Amino acid sequence: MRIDIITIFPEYFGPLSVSLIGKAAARGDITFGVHDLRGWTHDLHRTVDDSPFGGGPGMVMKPEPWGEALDSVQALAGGRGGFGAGPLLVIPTPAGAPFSQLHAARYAAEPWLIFACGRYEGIDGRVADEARSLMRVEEVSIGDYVLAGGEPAVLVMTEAICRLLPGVLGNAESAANDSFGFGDVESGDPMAGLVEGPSYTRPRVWRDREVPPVLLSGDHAAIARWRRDAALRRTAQNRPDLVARLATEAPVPLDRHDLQVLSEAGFPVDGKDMAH
Ligand code: JB8
Repeated sequence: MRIDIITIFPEYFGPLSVSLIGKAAARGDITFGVHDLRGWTHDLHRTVDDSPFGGGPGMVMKPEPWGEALDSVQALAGGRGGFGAGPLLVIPTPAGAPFSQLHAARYAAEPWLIFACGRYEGIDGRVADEARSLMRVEEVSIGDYVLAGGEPAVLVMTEAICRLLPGVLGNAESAANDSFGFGDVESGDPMAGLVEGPSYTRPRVWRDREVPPVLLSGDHAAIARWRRDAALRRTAQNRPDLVARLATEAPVPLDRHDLQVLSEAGFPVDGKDMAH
């Protein structure tokens, strides 16, 4: 996979040479191109921003450097030739669609991604419009808060994407196992739609706290049941939005036992509505 990143802060992407992603890049399984937007300016001060038409606070990124940057980066990798459908351009913005595990999986299947990191109040709106006439473009947000620029969002998305690439994560099971949200409704995975419960390792007793004995029982059915209960409890505690969706969308319907667990976790359960 090839990932190009256009930014005014190339040094922000030092972390891409660390850890699992760094090793995958060193092996050549991922190729990163980090490009300084100011390389496509032509004035002495290498200006990338200007005041907004229509007034208002802050500055907007000028379209010309972005247009040249996207043209060059698209050409850098040999245009459409070597990469099938051409690149997918991903633009982080607080106004984007919520980035989820589904996006990560879809992006991980792309041969070539370009990320455009805005700063200030964002990039002149014509840049995305123009890019859409040349390539596929998606605007995404990593969460309902406002960053000072797209760079940290691109680091976050890159990690979520790259850990799904074959051979990048040490343990292929870990990536297959993280059935987060409702991504894999067809799988019948009993954990789909739930967040994961807690995990434990040695020592069996630590500061007088025991690991739940069922996990040492060797009874795989009992362990699976306990893990589903723990996941239900944590989902009820931290993600009431996901529990609400379980009632109608869960790949494995909630049974009476599930409803009992949710009820004991303090989640308001209406028997008629929850069991479908
Ligand atoms: C300027 O919060 B964010 C985000 C904020 C931004 C830009 C991009 C993304 C560009 N501010 O997702």
